[in-house]
Amino acid sequence: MSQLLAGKTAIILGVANKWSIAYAIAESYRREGARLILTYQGERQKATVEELGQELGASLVLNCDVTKDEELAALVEALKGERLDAIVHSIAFANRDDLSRPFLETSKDGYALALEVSSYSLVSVSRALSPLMTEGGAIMTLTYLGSERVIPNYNVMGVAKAALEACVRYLASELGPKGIRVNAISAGPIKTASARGISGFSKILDGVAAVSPLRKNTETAEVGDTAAFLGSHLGRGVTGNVIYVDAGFKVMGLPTPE
Ligand code: NAD
Ligand code: IMJ
Repeated sequence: MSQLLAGKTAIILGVANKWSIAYAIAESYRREGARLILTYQGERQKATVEELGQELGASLVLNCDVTKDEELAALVEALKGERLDAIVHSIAFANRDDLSRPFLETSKDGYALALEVSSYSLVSVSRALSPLMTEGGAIMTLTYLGSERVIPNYNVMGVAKAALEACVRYLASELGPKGIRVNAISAGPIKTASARGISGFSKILDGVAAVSPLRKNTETAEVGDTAAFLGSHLGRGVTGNVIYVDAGFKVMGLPTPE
């Protein structure tokens, strides 16, 4: 069968381990014939992500903490001469305390940190890397329903995701004339490292599986395949949007277990 992403090169930011959504996206991209470039967040992750990159047949595995301008500049330098066709941004962070205390208690520093890592980084990464998309391309990021509805404890991350989705629309408007599409994938809850330790997460998973139209939880592979669609010729008419890969959970007005 023909591959959706043959001849394309994708850079994927946000693989931490094999449970990462970004890892499943890399697997889908690889299956569809893309050349892969992965980045990791600092020395602590280097060995793990290099090993995962090897399993995935990645061409390059590079360092980039998105909060460090010099590391983003070094990434651009390391990619000199490359053409990029897809950029996958799968990065978020907030202080753990801000995901359990009342939202009212969010400090100025905690707010700024969450927005810097989880929203602004899409802008800085797009500015740095979109010039390498010389034949057009697709930029995509990961978001969550907590951007538009109140989800207990999501707190400042909900604000960051609301900003992220607004960034998607403004970036789509500015980069569209260059043939670059920008979208977000809103995934249902998935037990990754970013979900571990969130109190009541297993209950949330069970609740979603009980009431969502597809009566299941979201699998990372489903997110990976939607990302592949967006990165491919098949996604050419879609930009500035949020695509829900959530077993349909969002459409339910009165989620009722049977
Ligand atoms: P994950 O912990 O595997 O991935 C988060 C990634 O962000 C890690 O690779 C981490 O290294 C990276 N990161 C954090 N700060 C960074 C920095 N300063 N520089 C570079 N990288 C940095 O968890 P995940 O669930 O795969 O999360 C990926 C994305 O998916 C996030 O944006 C998250 O908000 C979103 N998302 C997750 C879920 C879920 O339930 N797991 C649902 C919807 C959306
Ligand atoms: C996170 C917190 C509270 C509720 C949550 C989540 N629900 C879901 C998540 C219901 C699905 C996971 N999610 C969508 C995220 O975006 C997580 C982001 C995140 C997680 C952590 C945990 C560890 C830490 N900082 C974090 N920063 C961001 O120290």
